[in-house]
Amino acid sequence: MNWGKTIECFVHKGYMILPGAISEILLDEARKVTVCCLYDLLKEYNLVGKLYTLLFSNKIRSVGDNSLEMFIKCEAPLFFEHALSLLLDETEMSTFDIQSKIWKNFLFNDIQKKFLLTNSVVNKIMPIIGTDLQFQSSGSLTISLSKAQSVKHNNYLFKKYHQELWSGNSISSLQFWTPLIESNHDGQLVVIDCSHTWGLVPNENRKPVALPHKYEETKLKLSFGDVLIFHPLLLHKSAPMPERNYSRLSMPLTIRNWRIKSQVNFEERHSWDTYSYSPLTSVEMKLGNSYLSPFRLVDVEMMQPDGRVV
Ligand SMILES: O=C(O)CCC(=O)C(=O)O
Ligand SMILES: [Fe+2]
Repeated sequence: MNWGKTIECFVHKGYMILPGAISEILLDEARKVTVCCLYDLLKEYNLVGKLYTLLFSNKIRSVGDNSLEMFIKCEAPLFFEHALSLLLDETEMSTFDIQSKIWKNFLFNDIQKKFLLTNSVVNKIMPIIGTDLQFQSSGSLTISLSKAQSVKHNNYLFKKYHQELWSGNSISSLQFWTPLIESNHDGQLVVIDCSHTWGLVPNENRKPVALPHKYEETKLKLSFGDVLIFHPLLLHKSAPMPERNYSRLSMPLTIRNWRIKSQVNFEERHSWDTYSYSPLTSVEMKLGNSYLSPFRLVDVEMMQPDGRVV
């Protein structure tokens, strides 16, 4: 079967990169939701004034300068770095709590769904796992802290080498990853090419204890809008943050086909949001129930040959 180069790469190396899959408009929307969410948090803790001073120290302040609009216009990585530092330094919030607020705002605005329903993502995912698709709605965004923040705070979402299978995902799931906010592409992910063919690598204390002597590491440098799709057995880790980088925000998503029941692992502990229906499921939805009575059809007598009810 000829799948094309991209999917061949997924089969061979365990991952594929979809260049420019996400539009600038959608990325901007995700960033705007992030800024609004952080602004609301800072407001709750009376920290907006301090943020203004950090961002615009040289500027004379006038009425209305603390408005959300002003912060939306800021450079996203700079805003993110200062907003994070204030929330981590001056409140009880952890990086996990902060991403959790942003993740929930993303769900409310359908950001995860919009990313997944982008044509170039759909076109590459569906040949691999089909069309009855869900993403794990109890997932999380990742924040990799800058050097300045990580000396002071727990860099909880910075991850050592792992396989998604250890997080409870089944072998038939797929992992999606894309950068949202970062100052450059140097602190993204490192993957081990072809490690998805090694099977389950033994772990202790949240890190692998038996890696082969020789393996090929690839340091990914995705541009904004590029998407990484990888196999749940691929070994990957957060790349160390270079000295000059600001903190990074990225969006990992776990995708599964809920019709594939053979390898559920711990997936049922999570919640899932359906974002695509196969043609077979679409017919089932018309029927509405497993007794196959035409429950949803208003009046079979009134049905036209093309299926419409008049
Ligand atoms: O963003 C990161 O640093 C880690 C992401 C990750 O482990 C994943 O997408 O599965
Ligand atoms: Fe991961």
